[in-house]
Amino acid sequence: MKEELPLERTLFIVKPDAVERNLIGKILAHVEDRGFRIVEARLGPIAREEAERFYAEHRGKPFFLDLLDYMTSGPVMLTCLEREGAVRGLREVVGATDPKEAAPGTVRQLFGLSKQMNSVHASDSPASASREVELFFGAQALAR
Ligand code: FUP
Repeated sequence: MKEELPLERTLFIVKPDAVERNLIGKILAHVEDRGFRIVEARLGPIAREEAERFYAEHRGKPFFLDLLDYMTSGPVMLTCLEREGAVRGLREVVGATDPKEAAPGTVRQLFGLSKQMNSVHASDSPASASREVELFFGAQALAR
């Protein structure tokens, strides 16, 4: 019998490269088709300060400043997605950071342009998911 996974929420972002190429609909349809429910959404730019807090774990890395420039270069589609086993499940649907290494049929393999312009973000752990959902949507978005 298939094991029941807990209902979870996770942060999913359609990044500037994909918004720019009119891929919001296709990408959200891709995740909805895989059982994810959009429970929060916000389309628009993110402030540099928000991007800095969001990517705080990468501060000091060689790609950090370029990453901030890129994430604030245009609007993004921020969403909170809900599903059983959402955090790990969404990482599988999204694929590896570098689209060249992402498995066939994953969002990054299908739509990503480069390691930086990889079209989407998905929280990497339940702790990250809570932190990231709260950062963009507030603590009430974590409640079920
Ligand atoms: P991921 O969890 O797959 O989004 O990847 P990371 O947390 O390792 O990296 C966060 C973002 O930094 C990536 F989505 C893209 C960017 N990045 C680079 O631009 N260059 C790198 O060498 C590594 C990551």
